[in-house]
Amino acid sequence: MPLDKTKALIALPKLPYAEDALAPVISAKTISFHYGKHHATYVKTLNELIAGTDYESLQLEEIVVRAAKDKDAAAKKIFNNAAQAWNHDFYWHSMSPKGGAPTGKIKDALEKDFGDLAAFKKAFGQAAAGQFGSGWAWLVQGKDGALKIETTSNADTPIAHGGTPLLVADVWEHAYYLDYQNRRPDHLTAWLDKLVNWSFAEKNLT
Ligand code: MN3
Repeated sequence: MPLDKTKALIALPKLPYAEDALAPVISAKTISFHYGKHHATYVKTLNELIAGTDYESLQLEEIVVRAAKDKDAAAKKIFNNAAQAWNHDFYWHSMSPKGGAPTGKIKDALEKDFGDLAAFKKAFGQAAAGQFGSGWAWLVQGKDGALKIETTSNADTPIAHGGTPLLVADVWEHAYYLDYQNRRPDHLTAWLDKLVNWSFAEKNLT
């Protein structure tokens, strides 16, 4: 049977809130481009790349992990688009219009590994602002259970390396340029103060 090119193999997930829900830190205009153009294009391109390949029967996370191990040029393209599709869905869920202060287990874990929330925000903000070029800043849980901050370049993602991400900030310019232009640190300060979805981070604790 010929492949039905109209059927998307990997779907674009719904945004967990309205496009204007994160304003004024992230405007509806930014979300409309970021979700509606950037994220949607990664998903569309991924579907084109995996059609008719061994990847087409896999879940998104499996595509990321397998393509990361495969070193040929076609797999690299699949990795970039699959990882960007996965990272963006994780990013939308890392934010909430009701962001604020952590409570419960995630608060305890942050205090254990960073001292207090202010120290965490400072360390995360510095790492994210210092990521050279495009990439992502992550709060991850190490195999020893401890929380750590990591940055990745371009599409790279902790799940390709067996990591357990709890939270991510997108530091590609498309994430903040319409609202903050070159002021990535100001965007991150507002992001950390107003938008972090701590209950999502807590849910991701193992
Ligand atoms: Mn992005």
